[in-house]
Amino acid sequence: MQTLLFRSPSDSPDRWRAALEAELPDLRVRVWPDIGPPEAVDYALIWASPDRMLHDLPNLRVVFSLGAGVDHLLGPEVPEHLPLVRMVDPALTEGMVEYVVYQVLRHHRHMPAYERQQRDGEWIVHDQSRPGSRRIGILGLGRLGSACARALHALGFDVAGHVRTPRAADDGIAVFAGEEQLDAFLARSDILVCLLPLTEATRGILDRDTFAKLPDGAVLINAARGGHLVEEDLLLALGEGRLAHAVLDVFREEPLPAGHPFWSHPHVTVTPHVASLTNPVTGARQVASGIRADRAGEPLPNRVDRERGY
Ligand code: NDP
Ligand code: OXD
Repeated sequence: MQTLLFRSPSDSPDRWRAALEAELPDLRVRVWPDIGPPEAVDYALIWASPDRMLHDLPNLRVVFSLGAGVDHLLGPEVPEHLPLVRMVDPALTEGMVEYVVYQVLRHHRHMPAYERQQRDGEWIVHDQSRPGSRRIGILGLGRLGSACARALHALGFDVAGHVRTPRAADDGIAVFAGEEQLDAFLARSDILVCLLPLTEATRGILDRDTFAKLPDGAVLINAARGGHLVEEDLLLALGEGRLAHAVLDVFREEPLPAGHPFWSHPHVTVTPHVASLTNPVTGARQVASGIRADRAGEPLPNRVDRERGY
């Protein structure tokens, strides 16, 4: 019988065990730190690997990530010879689409202003512009970014995306690629959504240079990783009114420390890394299909390209 070792500081081991055993009744699931005999572990399903425990599992075949982003798994903690598979799951995509569409609509319809006005008892009407006049720019048109782009386009927004590899426009969604087209993309992004993987090329991309290239009063939505954002530059841009608002789901340090200026900033919305949570039932289906592929000697779906970093 093969064994999978589960380790996460925040995901429910009981729900994952039940979901994995329903998919693969012949798989034994062990939950860290009860690893059993190290040589019997075939697969690991982890959020992070804060120590070198994976190096002590001599017959480990595949490392599955509980998250879509694997920036924190590309260091020495995960042995380089092992395939790393990231989470790609329709329920994860659905959750991100809900989050991004909700936050875009919230700003498009001036909800932060109306909420403030209600607190102050003020009756002020703001313009209702048509979605076609609101330009949304999505950094990263991967599994999540492209689904968000399609949903916003279906609502009538003027949507563009920025990617690494040039490609044709997609169903009415303009595509900008590479460094050379980044400025033009930013210049037409009234609402900038970050759904990039965190790599050496994207770390700190949300900085003062980027903010200076956005239209005045733009809104930022960062649902990717805290490492994309230079926090001090954001506070400056908000202070100067260059940016009108920032919605932040991810942070340099999580949980966001008490007393951090974002907590009480009137133009910052904070959510605790919940834009989309991995669902054990659908997530276990993805892990099971990876295990079946490995057993059959087939290519692993959603394997991470370590060179590229995502
Ligand atoms: P994908 O790997 O499917 O897509 C990544 C996209 O980013 C691709 O379009 C890629 O371009 C683009 N990209 C990568 N590097 C660059 C670069 N240097 N310049 C321009 N574009 C670049 O990722 P997902 O859509 O699945 O996930 C995106 C991120 O979302 C994850 O890495 C994770 O950090 C975050 N996430 C956050 C969650 C939350 O709850 N807050 C939940 C789930 C994920 P190309 O198409 O050319 O390869
Ligand atoms: C992920 C995340 O990468 O939850 O899936 O951030």
